[in-house]
Amino acid sequence: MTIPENPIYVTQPSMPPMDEFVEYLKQIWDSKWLTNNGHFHQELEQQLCKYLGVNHISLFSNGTLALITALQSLRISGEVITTPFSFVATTHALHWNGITPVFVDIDPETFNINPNKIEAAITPKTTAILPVHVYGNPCNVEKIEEIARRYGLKILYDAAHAFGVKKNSNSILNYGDLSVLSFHATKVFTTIEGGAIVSHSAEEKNRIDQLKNFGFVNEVTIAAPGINAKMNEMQAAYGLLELKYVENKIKKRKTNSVLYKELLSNIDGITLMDVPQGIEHNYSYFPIIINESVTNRKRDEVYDYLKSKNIFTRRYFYPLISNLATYSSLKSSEISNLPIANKVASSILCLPMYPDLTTDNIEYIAKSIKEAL
Ligand code: T4K
Repeated sequence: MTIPENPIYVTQPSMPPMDEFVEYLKQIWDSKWLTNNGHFHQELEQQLCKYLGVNHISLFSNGTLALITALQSLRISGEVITTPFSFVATTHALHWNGITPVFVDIDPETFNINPNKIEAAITPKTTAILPVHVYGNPCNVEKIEEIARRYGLKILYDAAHAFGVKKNSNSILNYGDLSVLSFHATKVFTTIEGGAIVSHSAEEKNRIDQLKNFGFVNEVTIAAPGINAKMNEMQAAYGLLELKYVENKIKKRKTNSVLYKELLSNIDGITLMDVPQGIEHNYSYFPIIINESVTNRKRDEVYDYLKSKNIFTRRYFYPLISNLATYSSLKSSEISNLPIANKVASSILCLPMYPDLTTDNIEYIAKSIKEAL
């Protein structure tokens, strides 16, 4: 197989028809309404509630600002228990709020925070738990809720990867006090840059909407020191267009995932992740674990080999957040506290996964992986 001319990235947005976006742009031009809770913004909030099966949603300019604002909205301070195995934005959001992250190790099967390790990390300063549904695989929400209730802690889910994911037909976004989504260009559903907070009451949504708009209640009343994290009309219009096609795109992702599984299962040295029972998945990522002791190949050797074949995988999530200079001096960052997370971070590889990936692409990637091993 010859090396493809164009790079195969870990992900690539599957663009909606341009003429349909131009139609929306014309409407924006005519209305002269560009941002601040405009028509498209309101429409997207309504349609997303319906599609996702949630009651309240507040749109944001990106997922990181949504996380920062969600922590403000829940009035969280002190220490927050979280996972080191995530994108840096999860912990950075705590840092930007002056909150100390307390890292807990991950489950070896799901790579999500291990609920059995949470209690031991609780101190009198703990106010909340910030778990992540990594790769869209739901956390053990029941166990986390039980612990939070017993200790009077809030739960904020980083659901950046979990757009459309359901557990027993119920949106995973309905668990916890708040859930945060990312609509970045690399995500299953995108508004180019964007994000959202899912809340459970009109009062909470109202507070979040004030906080993302400088804290304004009305022209003369500013309720809190808010921020500017509003989604603009172009982003919202793009989102409405995306929503028309997202179901079909998730189906294509599923087809790609099935083909990868066919081609890569039963290979010594590679472990694939299973979709847990009762889960409606979004197939946002296709992670594999390279078992160095079996293959005699380091994960980074495979990563480099694939790069030489014009295949750009990603080591989500390496380096581990707890090993970054900003956080490495924390007691909970000690490697002995996080053995599974450190192991997974050094052996994980996320393969290209997006709707427009072709059968040829996937066969080429699978063959190249076998060569690398
Ligand atoms: N929490 C979690 C758990 C998250 O994963 C994220 C974001 C957040 C919070 C924060 O949400 P946001 O504030 O981002 O809304 C990417 C994304 O930038 C980031 O949004 C995402 N997680 C993270 C997992 O992945 P990079 O550094 O890998 O992105 P980048 O630009 O290298 O893109 C990856 C590949 O995608 C490129 O090699 C090519 C392709 N690509 C990318 C873009 C931007 C395209 O084909 N077209 C594009 O427009 O972080």
